[in-house]
Amino acid sequence: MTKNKKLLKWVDEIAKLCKPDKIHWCDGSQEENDALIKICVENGSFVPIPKRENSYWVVSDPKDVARVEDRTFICSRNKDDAGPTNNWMDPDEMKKIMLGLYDGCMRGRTMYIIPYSMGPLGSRISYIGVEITDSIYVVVNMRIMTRMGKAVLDVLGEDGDFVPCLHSVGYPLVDGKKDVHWPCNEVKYITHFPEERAIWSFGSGYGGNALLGKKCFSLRIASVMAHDEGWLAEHMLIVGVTPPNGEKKYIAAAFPSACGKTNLAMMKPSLPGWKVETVGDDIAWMKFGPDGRLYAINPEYGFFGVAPGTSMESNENAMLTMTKNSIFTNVAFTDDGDVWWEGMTKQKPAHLLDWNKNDWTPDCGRNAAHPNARFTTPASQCPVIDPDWENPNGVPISAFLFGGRRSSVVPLVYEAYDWNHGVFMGSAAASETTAAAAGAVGKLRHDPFAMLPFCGYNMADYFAHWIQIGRMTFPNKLPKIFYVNWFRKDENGRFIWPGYGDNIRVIKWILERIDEKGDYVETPIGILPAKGAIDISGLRISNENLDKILSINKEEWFKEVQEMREYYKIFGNRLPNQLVEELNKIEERLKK
Ligand code: SAT
Ligand code: MN
Repeated sequence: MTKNKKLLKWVDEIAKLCKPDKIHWCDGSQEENDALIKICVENGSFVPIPKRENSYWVVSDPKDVARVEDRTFICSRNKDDAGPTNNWMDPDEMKKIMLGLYDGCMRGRTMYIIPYSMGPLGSRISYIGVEITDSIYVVVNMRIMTRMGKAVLDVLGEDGDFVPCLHSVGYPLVDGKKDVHWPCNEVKYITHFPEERAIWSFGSGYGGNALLGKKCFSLRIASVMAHDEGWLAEHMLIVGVTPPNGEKKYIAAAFPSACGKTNLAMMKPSLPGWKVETVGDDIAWMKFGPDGRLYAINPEYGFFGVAPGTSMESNENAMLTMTKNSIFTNVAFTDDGDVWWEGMTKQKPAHLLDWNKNDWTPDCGRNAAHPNARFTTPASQCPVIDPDWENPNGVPISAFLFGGRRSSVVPLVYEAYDWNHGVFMGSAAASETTAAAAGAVGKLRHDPFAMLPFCGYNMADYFAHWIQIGRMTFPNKLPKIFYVNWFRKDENGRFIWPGYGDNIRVIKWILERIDEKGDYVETPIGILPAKGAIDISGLRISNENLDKILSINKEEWFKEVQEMREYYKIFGNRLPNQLVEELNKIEERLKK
């Protein structure tokens, strides 16, 4: 399969450690995929979905349903290099524990070797990883989510470098133990060795815990590479927006998991004559081009989106993407052979098999799908995929958006006065928690740049890296920075802003601002749209409500500033001074 020395040596080492029955090098072919799926259908872990061609229903162990942030570690040599927002353990100590867990962990199973490229093969922005896993579910998901197989080994050649990613579900078939439909282990470790650029994951088969090209490589390890090499690896969607005048611009936006990145990435604009096209829905890798602008690629090849809430109304393009060649995890199954989840249709089906394969009826008091149920689907099937989504040179980015779920305080949209103010805004991002991570839902937590669970090094150094990026080119070549919040609620707990396709109205103002047009007012926290600057033609929203989400309350913002000062304390003296200066400036402006 390969003559790559590093790869052959590593595979040999891991085989000796994990002791699988067999080793399978994935070539990525259709035949291979069919054969693997056949095994899973025969053992009952995959159920074909009659209504969707080549698509399968999978349910996980009820205890393995989301990323486990408290079991996720950054094992840098120095604790300070992981920083106050990451779990840390000494790499030698961690390896000792995990080598013990990995010893013989693949007994009775096949070890799969998955060579994959994050980004178009051979692009100067792309990198190669190799995942070793004992999970067929991981192999077939990685085939959708990455460019995977023989072509990657060809690019790797004899001496090419890659990020080694070791994964085991931690369920060896020994002493007559039978396999289960979703093998996993009570003990879970999702571990990163940033200096070595290596990933070790044990015990979980779900999403970002197991599909190691996604959060582990493309964000945690890549953020370290980006810091060292002068580029950006970000938790951002990428879209191309074309106004009626045809002047297309690309925007990248960072929101925490399950805050609508996939919906914004595939939006059907409610304003006539506008077009939105998708480059990516979760991750952006950006390097400077020869013209001094930042160019972005989507390192992924598919979408791993949250199913509940996705419907023909909320995200028609996502629904049309997943009509075939898709995997559905932890959704419900209908009597007529399709999948279903909360919010997919207004009328609930009269009977379903729920995500635990139990009978479900609308009055049973349980969710039919898990709130973090997911679809895995090829990006190429998206009806609005951008013509340049696989351009190896990437697409030029004109604006960055930061945001999160804030039911109060934060206005619909505001613009940074300059780059460092924008970096401050990214650092100040906070959001009410969702089901994408194990733990409480709806609690406000700081989530700087939507990178809290995904930054592979000290977050204060990450802030400094962003400030540094601003010095690497001419100011007028840098993307403009905005903060958005679609999630303001009224006193009755109802969303004020309609969101979804109507978010184009906010993007319209953002595009105008990129061209130094668009009416605005300067406020202490940043530049807000002037009265009438947001196009609300055809929208039903009261003036009172519109005023509420397009203004700031000084008292609330004084508190916000105090809270931010308190939060910054966790970073100690590694916090870049520029950010404290921005905070001071806001406070001064609020006092005026
Ligand atoms: O499970 S994933 O990490 O891939 C999804 C998410 O949390 O965004
Ligand atoms: Mn994400």
